Amino acid sequence: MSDDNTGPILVPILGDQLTRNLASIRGRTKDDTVILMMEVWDEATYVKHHKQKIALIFSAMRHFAAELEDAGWQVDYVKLTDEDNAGSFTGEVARAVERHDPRAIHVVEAGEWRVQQAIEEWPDKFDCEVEILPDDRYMCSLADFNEWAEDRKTLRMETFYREMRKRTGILMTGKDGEKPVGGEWNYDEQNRASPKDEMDPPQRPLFEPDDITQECIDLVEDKFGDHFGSLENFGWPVTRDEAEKAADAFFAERIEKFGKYQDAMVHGEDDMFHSMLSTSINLGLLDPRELCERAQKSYEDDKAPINSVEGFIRQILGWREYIRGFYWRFMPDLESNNALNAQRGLPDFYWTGDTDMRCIADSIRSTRENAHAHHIQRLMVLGNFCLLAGINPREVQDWYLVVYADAYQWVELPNVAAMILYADGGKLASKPYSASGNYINKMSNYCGDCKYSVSKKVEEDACPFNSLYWYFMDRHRDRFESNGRIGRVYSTWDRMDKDKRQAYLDRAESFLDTLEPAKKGYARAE
Ligand code: FAD
Ligand code: DLZ
Ligand code: SF4
Repeated sequence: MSDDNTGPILVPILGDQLTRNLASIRGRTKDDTVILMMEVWDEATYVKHHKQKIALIFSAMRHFAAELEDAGWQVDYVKLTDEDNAGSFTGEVARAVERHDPRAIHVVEAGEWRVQQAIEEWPDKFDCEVEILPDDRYMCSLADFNEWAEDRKTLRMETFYREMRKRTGILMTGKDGEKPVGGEWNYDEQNRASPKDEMDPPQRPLFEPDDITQECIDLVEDKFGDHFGSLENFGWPVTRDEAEKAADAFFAERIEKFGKYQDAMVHGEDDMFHSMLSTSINLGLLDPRELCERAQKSYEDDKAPINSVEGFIRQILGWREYIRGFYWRFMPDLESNNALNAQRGLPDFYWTGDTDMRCIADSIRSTRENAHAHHIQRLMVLGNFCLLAGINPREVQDWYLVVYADAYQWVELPNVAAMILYADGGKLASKPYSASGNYINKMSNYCGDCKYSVSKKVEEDACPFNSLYWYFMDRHRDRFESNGRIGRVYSTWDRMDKDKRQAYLDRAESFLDTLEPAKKGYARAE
């Protein structure tokens, strides 16, 4: 590059950076900028994403490119089927450098480690200045997270969350904004109502595919026909306008009961009172801070109780921000952590849904049909099973990354490796989220019509969670016995007579022996 290069600034925008005031375009002049957007094979196939996820991302990218062009930006958009598609972000940026001879590349850091590693090689690869900008769409910068985390023995979300409340002033009151609104920091205890027949959650808005989305759906059927999942129910918001409508519907119709039924599960009710906004937030179509402010306003306007509003804000200002900081702090090791030495293969029914365990079958049905399952299904049904059965973290990680339309590794991996599998050895959670069938029975209507009996413990038709729970606790006694939050269960275990304990262990083992491992090729190409 010569010093007198008067070429434009090249701004690559990745598929989950679909935000109009992204740091790389904020304040830039339009006639001096070329925005590059790239559909690339590497991203579409590094795992075999759910078909809806690929269609969603391509459609949202194409709509965003059109929106930018309408606003006067020059957008260089590379389609997956373009003849010379280089297949990777780096390959496409190299081709764009040839086309535009830019004087510099400005890119916002990637959400995922894998992609960030590639971007960090660009300064050596390209003969122009490369500026990598922090992603300031989060409310906590990585530097601030690391400062908070430094020198702490434990990194608990609750401590981080309170800090974020104070720092942002969200849901804070008092003369100096030092007190939590409502008097408590956390209303989790009011967020555990069992499901009731009369609760009747309203249907979330589904957005009819327009021509652009339909083209993406057809493309996905054509090129990724062997990937998991169905495209039939595709109704995700693909533009900022649609995402705003989805948010409007949540704040008008569902936030009121969001808190109360946050942990409840009902057979066939896929959305419950959840916001269903994660795909839009993660793509960049919705701003997390604005959502927190809207939730706060619902409380101020008396439209939603404090347990709903605080619960929702905790998920976004607390969990989402914490999970992102945690990911970057512990990558790349987090990917290979396996503190509990779990080695069993993922059962085939995670892909087929073919199991008599009604809670799992329904959660997998929703996953296949909607590329979505709600939090408590991901955590306490599907995740709990993988934890108790000792499924290998790598296989579980791949599964969660493939099957959910909102899955990007920065958010999927900490939730899977650290939250559900305890593979990080307890950096994130103070105890494993292990539970027997009792918990699922209390929080759902699954058990009544299940082939297994939740009240039975060791018989052939006993709920498998019951014996797997003790099998897990017994297997990891050395690690958990001294844990103040869970260690007490060993006195219950010790009070059982020896034969009963052995019957639990035998039943768990005979159940595990029936599991058929997943065939190769579902998650990654062979
Ligand atoms: P709501 O219940 O309405 O919650 C509101 C928002 O809070 C969500 O949209 C999301 O942005 C945020 N949120 C809630 N919980 C979490 C959390 N634990 N971590 C980060 N953000 C959170 N979320 C993803 O966005 N992508 C994933 O790949 C993902 N994988 C998960 C894997 C496991 C094993 C578990 C237990 C959770 C995972 N989550 C993931 C978190 C959560 O389940 C989803 O964000 C939520 O189900 C999305 O539905 P919703 O928008 O209706 O959420
Ligand atoms: C998930 C995904 C897929 C399937 N395809 C693309 C793509 O073709 N182009 C793109 O820019 N982004 C895609 N994404 C999202 C990226 O994986 C995501 O933006 C980065 O991995 C975040 O680091
Ligand atoms: Fe799930 Fe057990 Fe209840 Fe069946 S009985 S739905 S397997 S918790």
